[in-house]
Amino acid sequence: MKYEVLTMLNHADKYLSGETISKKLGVSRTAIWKHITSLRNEGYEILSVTNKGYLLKRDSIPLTNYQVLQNYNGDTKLYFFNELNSTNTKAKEMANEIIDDKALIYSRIQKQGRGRLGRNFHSNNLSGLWLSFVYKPAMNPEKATIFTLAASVAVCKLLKKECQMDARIKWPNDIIVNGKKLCGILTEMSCEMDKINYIVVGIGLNVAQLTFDDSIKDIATSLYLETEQKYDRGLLIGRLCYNMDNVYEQIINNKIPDIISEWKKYALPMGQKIVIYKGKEKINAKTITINDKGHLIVREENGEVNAYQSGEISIRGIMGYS
Ligand code: BT5
Repeated sequence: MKYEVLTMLNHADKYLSGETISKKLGVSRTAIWKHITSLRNEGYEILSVTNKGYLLKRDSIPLTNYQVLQNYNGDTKLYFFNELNSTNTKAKEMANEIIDDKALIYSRIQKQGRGRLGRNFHSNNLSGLWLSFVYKPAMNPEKATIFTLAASVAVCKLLKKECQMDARIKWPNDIIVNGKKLCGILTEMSCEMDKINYIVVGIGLNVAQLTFDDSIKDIATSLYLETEQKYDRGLLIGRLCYNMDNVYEQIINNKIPDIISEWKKYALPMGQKIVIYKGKEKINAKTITINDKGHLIVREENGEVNAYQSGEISIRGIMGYS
């Protein structure tokens, strides 16, 4: 019943009187008041004005499974947690038991978010989207790189549509706005020689942060810092699920070239000077393009042209952030 009250408030664009709600749901106004109090305890900010009724403040909507379901009714199975160490780690633990072809694990807080190559991803707060998609595609593990590229496209489309933001992709896994990192993607896989058991695509998107830890304050940004607007995280997750459904459909229908060409539209310009860190080796190079497997093609300072996979290197120098 509480969520029926919430649904009514969610669909209303002006104050709804207690009487209207109680008539529609067939319960007393006192019962409605109790549900409103309980929703407030969950974090929903609901204004109340005598003789007018109740109004849900949209810019303060907390992240709940209800909020995501209001914005997504596709076939990705959703698993919501209040707090996890890492949604990718949880996704990997759950992956074998998940029978669905597509699942999403997301958490309000992530205490030990992980980046690539053992790096830390700051997400021990309520201010972002911390989530991991799990897929079980019948395809060759060699093609798995496409998942990071596809997720980057899905995020850029989300940012364009919902936040009117021109975000760019820095190969392989960063989403950059105004030279700063807004979002990082971590794809992990369990596979055999010619079979993927499961693939986990982790996405960390900064939404409402006002400040960052000293170690990343010069390189990180959030939707709030860029637009001065607050966003409903449930809505963003719901819409992102649709975008991910679309790219997943493209992947399993062998439309990988379409993803690559979309990726190029959102990518930072090529022809940039970069430094490649490969283990202890440091290579000066210039980016050329990505190939049909999503590997980065570069011309190195000795003139050699080489292709690199995302797992083996780190790059610095694009857009002047390091
Ligand atoms: C990434 O790694 O950017 C991948 C991040 C993936 C995070 C998601 S959250 C949900 C899921 N569960 C997880 O445990 N992980 C995934 P990498 O390219 O290695 O970048 C890491 C670097 O980004 C750090 O060394 C910092 O410099 C910087 N960084 C850390 N936290 C950040 C943040 N919140 N925003 C922007 N930059 C950050």
